[in-house]
Amino acid sequence: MRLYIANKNYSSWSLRPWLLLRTIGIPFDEVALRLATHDDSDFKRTLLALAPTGRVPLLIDDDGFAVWDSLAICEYLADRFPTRGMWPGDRQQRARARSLCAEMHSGFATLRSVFPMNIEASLPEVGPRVVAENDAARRDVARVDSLWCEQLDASGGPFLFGSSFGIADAFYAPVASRFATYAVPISGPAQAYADRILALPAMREWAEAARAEHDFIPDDEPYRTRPELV
Ligand SMILES: N[C@@H](CCC(=O)N[C@@H](CS)C(=O)NCC(=O)O)C(=O)O
Repeated sequence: MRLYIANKNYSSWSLRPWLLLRTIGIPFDEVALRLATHDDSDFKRTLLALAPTGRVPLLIDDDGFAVWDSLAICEYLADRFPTRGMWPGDRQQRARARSLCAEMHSGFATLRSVFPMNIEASLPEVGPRVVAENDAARRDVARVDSLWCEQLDASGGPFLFGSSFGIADAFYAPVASRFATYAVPISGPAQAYADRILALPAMREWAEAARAEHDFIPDDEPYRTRPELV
């Protein structure tokens, strides 16, 4: 399998299936492309030759079959490797995990725009100020905090649905990184969960590679100002 991803510093959608595969221990080849939104870039040319969206993440299976969009990729992986516990075994817990992933996938617009993933940055003054001044940001942060805490209480942790890392954890992993970059104030149990995710070997591997990129994308590039693009 080949997984196409973009800059590790910025590409939160790429991180989700990458972290899932790495943490669960499924081998894959990684193809990293420099993030670009214009059609005559390597990024677009390469991706559009493989799938219609021209976006990452993109998974190409061994037989050449293409799966695009982070959520569809994770679903495909869960189908292809059904014994690896990517979704909870219990039907209702599985539905709850899917709800949380869908909530992340289609929501949290303010959180994504005010706290873009930027692993190499350290901006601890930003989080407390934004949360104090911006009601929508404060609501998004509070929702993530409470959903993490409720799930950890219900499952007993250490991951959202119990003892094994799954798709729901992968979906919220970039949020843990954003909270760290901007020192977003969250509750003790939520912070402990975020720290646990950031300490995963695969998460550290991704962060180390992100910090080694030194490929800083100007703030006025479309994908730095349009949160839906990263
Ligand atoms: N909903 C998609 C979002 C994918 C996405 O926006 N990827 C960004 C990089 S993280 C991208 O390819 N941006 C380039 C573009 O939109 O032209 C997913 O979940 O995979």
